[in-house]
This record gives sequence, C-alpha cells and structure tokens, in this order.
Amino acid sequence: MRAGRFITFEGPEGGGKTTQAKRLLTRLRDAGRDVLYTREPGGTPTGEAIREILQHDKAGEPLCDQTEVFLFAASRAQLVRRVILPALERGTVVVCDRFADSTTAYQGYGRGFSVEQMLAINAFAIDGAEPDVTLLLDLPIRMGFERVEGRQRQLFEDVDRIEREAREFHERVRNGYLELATRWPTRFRTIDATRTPDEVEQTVWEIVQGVLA
Ligand code: Z5A
Repeated sequence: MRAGRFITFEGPEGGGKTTQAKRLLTRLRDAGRDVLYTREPGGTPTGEAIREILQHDKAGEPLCDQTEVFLFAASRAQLVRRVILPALERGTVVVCDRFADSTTAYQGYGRGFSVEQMLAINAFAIDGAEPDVTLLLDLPIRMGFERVEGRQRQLFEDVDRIEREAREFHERVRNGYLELATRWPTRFRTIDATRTPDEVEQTVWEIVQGVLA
C-alpha cells in the first residue's frame, strides 16, 4: 500500500534540480509533512559507491556504455527497495533528485541506446515505483552549463564524466526529456527553469500542492 507521494526532479545540467528539491523540502516540512530527500545515482551505501564509479571512473578503467546503463539501474533498484518504497508505505513524501527518466534521457536519447530498451530496464529496476509527478526543469544547454561552471568554481568541484560529453549529447538529452514529457503528459510537468529561483520555486509549489491535495 502506498500512502505517501513520490516526486522526482529531472532535466538537463544546471536546471536547478538540487536547489529546488531542497526548497521544496523546506516548504513541505513547514506544511507539516513527513519528507525524505534522496538522489540518483546514490541514496544508499551501494548507490553512493556506484556513483563514485560512474562519475569519477573510480574503478580505474573506462566504463563501457552498456555497463553505465546497468550501474545506473543497479543504484536505482537498491534505492527503490531500501529507501523509496518503505518511505512511501510509511506515508512520507519522497523527493528524488533524478530518477528513471534520467536513464531514458541520457543513455537512451543521449548515448543512442533504444529508448524502449531503457524503459524495459527501468521497469525491472523500479518494479512499479512510478513517480506521482515529475518536475522537468527545462532550460537551454548553454545556460545550464554556465550555472554549473559557476557552482564548480565556487565549491571547487570536479567536472564529472558525463558533464564532459559534447554539447550535442546534452542537446539530445534535453530534447529527449521534452519528448518524454509529451509521451506522459499527466505525470510530467515542464517548468521554465530560466527564471529566478524564487519564481521556479513558486511554480513547483503550486504543482506539488495540486498533487498532494
Ligand atoms: N545520469 C545519467 O546519465 N543517467 C541516470 O540514470 C542518472 C543520472 C540517474 C548526475 O550528476 C549525472 O548522472 C548527470 C546525469 C547522469 N550528469 N550530467 N551531466 P549529479 O547528480 O552530480 O548532478 P546533476 O543531477 O546533473 O545536477 P546538476 O545538473 O549539476 O545541477 P542541478 O541540480 O540541476 O542544479 P543546482 O545544483 O541546483 O544549481 C546549479 C547552479 O545554478 C548553482 O550554483 C545554483 O545556485 C544555480 N542556480 C540554481 N537555480 C538557478 C536559477 N533559477 N537561476 C540562476 N542560478 C540558479
């Protein structure tokens, strides 16, 4: 039985997913909701170890594209069963920073694997744990990269493996997300992420209030 609600943030680089997920968490807590923030890849000890391999080649060898698909799916399978489903059963509102749609967008549309195959792998990994709503923070690739570069300078972060992909890869990812939003118009809400953080937060909150009502 699923008493909670499952909200995911998706989109290309620098759309403000983490910023907005954290702001939403504060709003939900202030409204008296039991909430949980998690992220992909990661969110469990196994998932965080996989994240290190995926983002920084921690295994010490270049990853094959097929291996990448299964590592994202493995991290997700663990997160769903250990964290997301138990929380939803307790009645918690789960906010997840990226989820299965990231695999369809990045490995399907971005890398060029069959989208239907990515959907089948996702279905196996999540076993019915579909989000109630997916907030797609959409913005031009150049703007997203400028924002991420600003954050990396500020926090002395490394550029990760997927961020180093060519601009065309990220354009395919963005267009892929927009196609997914057309394919599932009830679950997806596309949000103009070029606006200020406060404006985006307000739109997110209006959508989420509708979902929780
Ligand atoms: N990936 C995949 O390929 N397949 C999968 O199945 C999954 C993931 C699950 C995860 O990277 C990578 O894995 C990601 C996709 C891939 N790679 N790429 N490329 P991550 O978890 O490290 O990071 P991310 O999810 O890609 O997040 P991000 O794009 O780097 O950032 P963001 O969360 O969207 O944005 P942010 O950190 O909230 O904001 C970025 C900066 O902009 C920051 O300085 C903010 O203060 C600023 N900001 C935020 N909002 C605004 C607005 N509205 N205006 C101006 N400035 C803003």
